[in-house]
Amino acid sequence: MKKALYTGSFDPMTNGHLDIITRASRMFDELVVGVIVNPAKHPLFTKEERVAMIREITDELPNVTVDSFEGLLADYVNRNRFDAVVRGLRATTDFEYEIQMAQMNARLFDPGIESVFLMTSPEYSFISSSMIKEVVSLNGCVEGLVPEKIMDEIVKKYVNQ
Ligand code: COD
Repeated sequence: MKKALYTGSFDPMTNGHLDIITRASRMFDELVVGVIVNPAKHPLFTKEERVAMIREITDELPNVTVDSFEGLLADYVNRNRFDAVVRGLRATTDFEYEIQMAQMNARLFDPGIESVFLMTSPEYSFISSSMIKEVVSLNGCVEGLVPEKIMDEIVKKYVNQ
């Protein structure tokens, strides 16, 4: 049984994230989507909102579960005995950040735990959570870029602000 973690801020989840989840769920027996809580950051969505939205989005993927955690990624990964940590790669800018993080994590992970990178699908390569937030905040349309199930919730966030 191989168990992997796909981790990130997911503030909010996009179709780029969902594509990585769907593909990774076919590669591992169990995939946990881990929402990172960084007390120094001020996300648009609370931890509870992000976890609930991701559960709704992934409810048709039977081997995918959702969790959240604070602190050092490697501590969570070692404690829960994951085999791999999945990350997505869009552009060279992602690569520079990801290689640094993977190499640091390689020192911190228990032996045998790997970082695994999936290339973005071309149709999602330009999507980021921050760009989605900017477009929605300026009343732009993000149809096809975020999961249909959470579209209303994203729009409502700005209407209620
Ligand atoms: N297509 C494909 N992949 C995508 C897309 C897309 N359109 N958009 C994003 N992704 C990938 C990202 O490259 C990333 O791999 C993943 O999806 C999650 O993305 P985000 O933006 O939601 O999350 P990040 O990159 O902000 O998460 C960074 C962490 C919070 C995971 C990182 O900072 C961390 O591990 N923090 C914990 C503290 C720690 O352990 N620090 C030491 C690290 S060495």
